[in-house]
Amino acid sequence: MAIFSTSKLVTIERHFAEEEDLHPEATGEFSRLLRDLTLAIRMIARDVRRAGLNDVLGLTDMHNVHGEQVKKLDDYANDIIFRAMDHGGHLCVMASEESQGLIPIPDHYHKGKYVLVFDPLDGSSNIDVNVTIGTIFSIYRRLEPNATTDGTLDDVLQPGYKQVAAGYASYGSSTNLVYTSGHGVDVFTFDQTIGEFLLTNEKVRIPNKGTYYSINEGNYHKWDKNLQQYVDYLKNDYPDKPAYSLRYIGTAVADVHRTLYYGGIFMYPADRAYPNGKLRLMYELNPLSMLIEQAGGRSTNGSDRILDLTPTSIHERAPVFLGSPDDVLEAEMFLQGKHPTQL
Ligand code: AHM
Ligand code: MG
Repeated sequence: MAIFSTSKLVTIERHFAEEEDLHPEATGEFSRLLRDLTLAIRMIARDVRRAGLNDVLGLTDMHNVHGEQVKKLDDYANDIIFRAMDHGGHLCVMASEESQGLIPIPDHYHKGKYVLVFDPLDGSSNIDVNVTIGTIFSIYRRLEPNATTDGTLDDVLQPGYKQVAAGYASYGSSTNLVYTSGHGVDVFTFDQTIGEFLLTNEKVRIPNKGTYYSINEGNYHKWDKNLQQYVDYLKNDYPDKPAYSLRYIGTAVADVHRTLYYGGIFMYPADRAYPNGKLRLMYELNPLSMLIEQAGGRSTNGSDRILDLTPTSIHERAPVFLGSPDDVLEAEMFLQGKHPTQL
């Protein structure tokens, strides 16, 4: 598939403005929120590109040549998003994978009607070795739209189907921003020479079935038998199904990004070490699931739709099976012991 599949020359801000035009009642607040968030992503992308040069790789409690305290890149990304988003007047509260509790909007700033939930730098184990990492975000409306007080835990603990928008930035061979507000999935690529994200792939559709599976297979002996049987099935040739190839980067953003384009299945299941899986429902699974569904894919915990799960704590985890609809449905049959090869 050609990645550059649109002929329109559209910046991401223009795209946000066009989407806003679809809502005559819109005040512009949402577009301004997205503009601020895009600024944070551009700054994180810049620092990821320079990571080997400016001492942000894995170091803490040190000072760089300018006398500034050196932070690990994930802490740094967390700070950048906070500083870009705390004062715009659009948000009433934030939550981040890197912060233990809720992140309040400082007292002296206006509290808006949206909630931002984010993983500032996904794929921590890949930061120091120059492998793709990402930023993931979700936006919700606060429960009481006209309130001007601080957002609450209930404002944050909303099921994923209530997301107003979701997206991720993937810092790879180029920087992609993949975004949905419930009208399909659009992909933007950062052009460093003009400092803009340009629309490069409109309304992406995931293939119904793929040929790749993606899972940390080092955990095989910690899985339950049905999952082992599914992965064994994927690896074997059958008359109507050639063996799948394994791809696993260890950055959810990157593994999901490949799955979005090429199809197949990405899994982080429950295992003996992580009885609820490793990935976080609010910071990773809800936004990635919204994107996958908006592209025509499927995302479940093995039986229930991820977007229907109601979180009970902000750092809650859940198992995930997401990707091409036919592949995920087949995985679910195996997990429930109902696939013909198991009978
Ligand atoms: P992080 O948010 O601390 O980076 O952890 C989440 C990452 C995901 O990006 C990735 O899918 C997973 O951890 C990989 O875990 P593992 O090393 O167990 O395979
Ligand atoms: Mg993460």
